[in-house]
Amino acid sequence: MTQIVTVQTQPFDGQAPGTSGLRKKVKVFQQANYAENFIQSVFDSVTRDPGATLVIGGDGRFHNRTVIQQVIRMAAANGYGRVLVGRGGILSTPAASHVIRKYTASGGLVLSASHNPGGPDEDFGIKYNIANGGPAPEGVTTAIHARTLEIDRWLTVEADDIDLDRIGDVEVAGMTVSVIDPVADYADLMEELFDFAAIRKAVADGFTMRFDAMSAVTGPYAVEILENRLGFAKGTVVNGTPLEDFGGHHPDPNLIHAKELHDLMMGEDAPDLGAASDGDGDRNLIIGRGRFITPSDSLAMLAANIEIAPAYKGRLAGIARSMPTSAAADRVAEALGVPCFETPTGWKFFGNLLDAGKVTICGEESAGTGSDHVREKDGLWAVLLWLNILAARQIPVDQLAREHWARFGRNYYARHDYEGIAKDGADALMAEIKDSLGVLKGHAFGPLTVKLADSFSYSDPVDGSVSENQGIRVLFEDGSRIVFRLSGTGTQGATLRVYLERYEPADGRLDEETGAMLADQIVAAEAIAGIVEHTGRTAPDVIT
Ligand code: VG1
Ligand code: CO
Repeated sequence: MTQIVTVQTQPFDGQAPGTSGLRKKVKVFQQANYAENFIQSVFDSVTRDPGATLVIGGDGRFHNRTVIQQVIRMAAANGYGRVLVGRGGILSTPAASHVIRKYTASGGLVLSASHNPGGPDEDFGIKYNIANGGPAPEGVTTAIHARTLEIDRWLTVEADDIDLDRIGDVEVAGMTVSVIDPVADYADLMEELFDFAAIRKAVADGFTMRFDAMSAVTGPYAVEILENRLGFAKGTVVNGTPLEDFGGHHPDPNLIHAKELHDLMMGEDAPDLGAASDGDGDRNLIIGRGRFITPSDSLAMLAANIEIAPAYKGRLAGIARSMPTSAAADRVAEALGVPCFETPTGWKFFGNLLDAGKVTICGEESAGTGSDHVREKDGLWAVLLWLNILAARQIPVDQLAREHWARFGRNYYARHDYEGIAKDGADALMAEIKDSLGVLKGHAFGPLTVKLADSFSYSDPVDGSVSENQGIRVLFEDGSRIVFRLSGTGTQGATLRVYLERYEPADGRLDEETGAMLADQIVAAEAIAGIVEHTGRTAPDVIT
């Protein structure tokens, strides 16, 4: 009989339900009982049958292996029958989602802090995904959080660490641990979805790309799929080895942290496509030769062309986007005669829509795009869909974008982030805008007149659950928009996000510089929110 060890502990505040599980500094996770308390709170809260299967994977960051060994022992003590873990402790977030689904696991723990930096003084995180492969919905995260406030013991077994680098089955206190190839199942799925033959032919005909894995989890996936299966030249994938500290960089695929890629794509020697993914592989950056594609535009362009890919032929049921994401996708949905859903920020809100077959593709302005093939956003999937479309249409990215705007119009878009600001100031800023919502309507800010201002509330069309306070929207008469929101994923102070958008119709000004086009909205945002006064900052830290 397995000896279960009960360790006494104290309750702690395992973070209010945010957008992506528990995210803290590594030093916090290293405190006695901390990670264990959270993991036990998950095991105490989630439903599963006795002997259920649990998937464990991570993005390879510092502290990953330590927590994986803790989870394995605790899973054995908590009655799981089997654990599936990626070799080396590696599983990208979308690959973990696929493995949960494919092996009908009851859920999975994904160890990552996404695009946040890694290392002994940087960030770590744990998120729980449910049996459909998607992030735990609010009901589940609320229950987990409530449990962290009450927990008084956690359960483990006495067992040695397992060898995470050897594929195969081992037994830990009566539970089977299967170390699996982290790449194979995922790569096979991609091959089922897309026309690999067409992409291989384009590559043979001279199509080139660079994929920057940012020393994070997608390296092994990208090498296998792009270089081994699709025939791109060796070296197409750069920074392809996952490092515990991501080489000291932020594995965040935006124009700041992937600047080298951006510079290459704007220069003389640019390949046909430049792409990158984040720490845990769920985000994507797409840049054509001389043309950056905003994530909101990428969603719209992919949706407009998705039926080119074999697995999506004739089955675009609907599109979903997070509220702050631009309305570019809405225009596509309208033209194609399919519904478009507007959800709060965070992938968990797409889960029900995907499960119910109401939407086929979804996306967020924060560089997340995905479909019903898994229940997470999927960086490499987005890159492969772009490749499939470009191979079929045989036009450069820039031309595809121009043709898209000439048909649907263009949504100029930018996000301004004020990072690590004082929480009090951030809360006061949001509270003051909320208080003024009533008087904003009809008010003019320069040439912009407010048509509607509200605090976004979402009612899930599938289960009827309501999520309030999901950001403040200010819509103007001319169709432009400002959204104010506080981040739910930061690990220091607060982060204010200001999302700016302006629509130009198909016969409007389609070839302008984004910053200039949004100048009036930027001025209005300051007038509405008093950003300088509340944050002490005169300019955003990051513009994406
Ligand atoms: C951010 C993004 C959001 C995304 C979330 C998780 O959240 O804005 O769109 O879903 O990160 O992405 P927030 O609350 O900081 O704005 V990831 O790549 O960390 O799983
Ligand atoms: Co991520």
